[in-house]
Amino acid sequence: MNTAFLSVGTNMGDRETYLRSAITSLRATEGIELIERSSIYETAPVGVTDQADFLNIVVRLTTTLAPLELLAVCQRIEQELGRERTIRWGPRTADLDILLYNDDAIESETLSVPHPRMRERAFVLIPLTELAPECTDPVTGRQFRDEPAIQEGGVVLWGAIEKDGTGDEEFV
Ligand code: X6L
Ligand code: MG
Ligand code: MG
Repeated sequence: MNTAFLSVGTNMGDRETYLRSAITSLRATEGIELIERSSIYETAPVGVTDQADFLNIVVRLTTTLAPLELLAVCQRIEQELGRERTIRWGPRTADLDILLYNDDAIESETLSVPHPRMRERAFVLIPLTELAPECTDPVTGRQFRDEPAIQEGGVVLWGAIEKDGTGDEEFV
C-alpha cells in the first residue's frame, strides 16, 4: 500500500463546496482511501497576487494507484469541478497537486514528486505539518516544519475539522 499527500486549493465561487466536492470525489475513487485531511486555511495568493484568497487543505490517503494514475485522478476531479486553464497561476475552482508519494522521488515529463515548489509555500507546509509534523522531505532529508517558508505568513486558520480518526466524519 502506498501513502500520498495531496494539496487541494480553490479561490473561485463557493470555495468550501469545491473543497467538499474534491474530497467526496477522492473518497469515491476506486483504489483510494482517504485517511485524513487538515484544517482549512485561508491563504493569500502566491505567484499571481492579484486574485482572490484561496482555501487550502492537505489530505493524506493510501492508494493502490501508481503515481501517474493518481495524477490522472487529480486531473479528472479538476475537470469535474469545472476547472478552466486560461491564465497561468490564475483563479481556479479546484487544484489538486500530488505533494508526496511514499518517499519516492519522481521526475517524469508530466509529474514531479515531491512537488518541486512545495518547500517554498506556507499554504502547503502549514497544513502538511499539521497532519505530519515529523514528515521529512525524501529529497533534501530536512523536515518540512524546518523550512523557512513556513514562517512566511498569509495563512490563516479558516475552519478546523473535527477528527475522530475514522476518516468518516462529515466534511466541516
Ligand atoms: C515568482 C514567480 C515567485 C512565481 C513565485 C508561486 C508561481 C506559486 C505559482 C511564483 C509562483 C505558484 C495557489 C496559490 C497558486 C494556492 C495560494 C503556485 C501556483 N496556487 N496561492 N497560487 N494557494 N495561496 O493553492 O502555487 S498558483
Ligand atoms: Mg497548485
Ligand atoms: Mg496543480
